[in-house]
Amino acid sequence: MGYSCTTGMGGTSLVVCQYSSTCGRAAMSDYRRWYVEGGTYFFTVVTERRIPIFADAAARRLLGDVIRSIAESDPFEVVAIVLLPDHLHTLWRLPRGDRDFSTRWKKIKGEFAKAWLREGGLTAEVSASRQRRGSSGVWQRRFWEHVIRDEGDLEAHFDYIHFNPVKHGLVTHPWDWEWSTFRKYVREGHYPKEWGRAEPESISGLSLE
Ligand code: NI
Repeated sequence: MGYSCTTGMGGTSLVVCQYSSTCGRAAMSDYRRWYVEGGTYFFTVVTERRIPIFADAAARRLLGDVIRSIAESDPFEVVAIVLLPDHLHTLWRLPRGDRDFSTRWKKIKGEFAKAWLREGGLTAEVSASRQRRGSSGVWQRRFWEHVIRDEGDLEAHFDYIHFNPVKHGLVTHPWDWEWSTFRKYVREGHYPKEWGRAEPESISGLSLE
């Protein structure tokens, strides 16, 4: 069951929620459906020296293609994602019993970098010694990973992702940021369109880039 909300009360702009206790928040049942114990992960992946590779539409398209292609060969589900100019946050669900996100990320980062360099895309300058250690000037080697503990933790990271463009000052409202799964979840009734003008309570205290 999605979020249910109606607007308008005698011509005022009051928002009336069917479930007043969840007003402005998404339905918990969705998190129960998405959550897999030990198999749901949050990741933050950053570009080398924070160069704004993903300000370029060609880079965004290429990354989408690469993620879809790896998800076909090594199955996983992207539950949520946001792409910012110099980093991304995403939530994945892996098949039961499979915890090997490292190989998947290695392939995604490697294939993206290879194709991006071939296209002559923007990269960070890297020293010869770092090149020898495998840096291509596209991605930071390390990435942040977090195993989602329960449905509440999933909700916090899900909201964190969708609020992120506002947190970084890129837009004033999540709806205005095209490169995330926010609009999809509005269409599916998970979020009201107006969600996220102010930092949601669910993510207070979370600082993950
Ligand atoms: Ni961020």
